[in-house]
Amino acid sequence: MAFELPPLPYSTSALAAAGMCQETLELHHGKHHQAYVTALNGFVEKNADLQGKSLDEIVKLSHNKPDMAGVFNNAGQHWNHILFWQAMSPSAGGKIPGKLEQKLTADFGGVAQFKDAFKQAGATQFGSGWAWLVIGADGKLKVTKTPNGSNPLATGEGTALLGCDVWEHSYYLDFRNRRPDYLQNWLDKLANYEFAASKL
Ligand code: MN3
Repeated sequence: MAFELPPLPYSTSALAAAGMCQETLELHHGKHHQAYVTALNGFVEKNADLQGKSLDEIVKLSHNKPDMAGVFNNAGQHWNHILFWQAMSPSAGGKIPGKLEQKLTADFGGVAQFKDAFKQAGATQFGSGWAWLVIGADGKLKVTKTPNGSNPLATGEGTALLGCDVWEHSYYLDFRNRRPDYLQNWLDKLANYEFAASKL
């Protein structure tokens, strides 16, 4: 069974009013994410050890293996983008459900402190990568960042509640070089906190 590009959970124009234009979504989902899926399927086709494995299994087994860097990059990016599309919503509007807000306050000191930490993580990820809100094995929320195609599943840092793509292809049409502005807008207008809360 080949891996497939999942459809977006909204139209390509649905996030435009919240700061992610149709062209960004068409290219990011239809070209970038599709390319990771196509490349991953190419690796699986040539490697019997990968056949029949789930995406999670492939991400974990290829992590930190120099001879499997291509597999990891593409499997990781497939996993990351599946989460990323779900982690945004046209109707999100920055509303944070009560149980998540209480948890953010308990673990970061407040919603503003959480957003600052997330923005800082994304802005300081040198080059391409991701910022994450995860819940660790200790039950505490934390913010992390990973380079390139890596993610909290691979690093074992916890369960990802939100993931924000800070590769330039994610924001350059809408925010040019202003990655911190993209992150602030993402947290205030695009992030799907209902989805995050559902994973608590
Ligand atoms: Mn991307």
